[in-house]
Amino acid sequence: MLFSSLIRVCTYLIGIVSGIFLVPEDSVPLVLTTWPYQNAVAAGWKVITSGHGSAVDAVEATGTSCELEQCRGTVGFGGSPDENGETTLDAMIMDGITHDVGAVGGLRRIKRAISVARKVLDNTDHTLLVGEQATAFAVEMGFTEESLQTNASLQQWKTWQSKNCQPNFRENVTPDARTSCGPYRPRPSSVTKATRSSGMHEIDADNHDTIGIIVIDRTGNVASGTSTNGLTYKIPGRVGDSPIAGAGSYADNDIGAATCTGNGDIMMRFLPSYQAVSLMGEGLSPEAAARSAVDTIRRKYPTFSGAVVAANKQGAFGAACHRWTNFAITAISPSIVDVTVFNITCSM
Ligand code: SD4
Repeated sequence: MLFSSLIRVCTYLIGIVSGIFLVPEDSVPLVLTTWPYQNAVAAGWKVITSGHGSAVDAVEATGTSCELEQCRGTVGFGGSPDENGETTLDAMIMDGITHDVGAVGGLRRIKRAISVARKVLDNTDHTLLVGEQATAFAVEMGFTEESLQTNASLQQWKTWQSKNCQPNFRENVTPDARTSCGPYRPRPSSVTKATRSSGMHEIDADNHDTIGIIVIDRTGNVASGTSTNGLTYKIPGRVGDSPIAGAGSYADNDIGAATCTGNGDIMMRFLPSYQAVSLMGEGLSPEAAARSAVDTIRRKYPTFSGAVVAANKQGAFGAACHRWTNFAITAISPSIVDVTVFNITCSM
């Protein structure tokens, strides 16, 4: 028993050094997330190993755990205030069996965004509900409406205001968004953008850490999901990549799943989760598929920051990231034994 565990640990070490996570045996079921979210992974694992839970159930439980823990202030209520000081939430779940997706974007005043996404999945024919009307739907489904602002997020927003609303996501406006708060109007002499400028907004430690989730359950079914409060100081109404199928995450029972974190305004233009799954379908390893999806974005936006995490249906997984010094993923499967955080070295 001890010996076989030792072999498994060694296999992992070899895998980590080479940048490829090899999981030769007992690699399903699997719970895998972006970032070091051990409690969330443990919550999902409990659901699939308790005997009753499906991959979709485990994705919801993993996301809910992070939402209620307010993982790093970037998931759930009380984080990433927008220009008006409000926290709004994006979340999705994708079922790899049916390709059905439930998602919410810019959800207001409801804490459990991924559970609302689950209701969109289970109780509607739609894929994505947004904003105030997503809130109305959630209330109809029995969720409690409450403010998502906390003393901490209020303070964070006030400090931002006192610094002339820096940084922000405005361009070509008057007054100059680099020195002033709004309200803004389009600059009269605005010219069509000739260059790609979005890479200027660094996604720093206060501004990232969306939970992206991949689960393979005991029967081999695959599901994926995300939950986030988006980018800090976003323009009200902004929806990121996280609730967009193929961008925030993607799951296909025949192949595997992928999920993303990073600058969603850029990443969603490339559907990196879909790309990674599609590349695994062509035979690439999860790590190579994730790397290729990241490189596709990097070629157009060399300064973007983000990561793609992928797992194939056998439970082998890997990740690739760009321009972060601290990216990590967290996983558990029978061969990993315990919830484990793996540090990933990013391209720069
Ligand atoms: C967004 N992709 O809303 C999210 C933020 C994130 O790591 O993942 N940051 O753009």
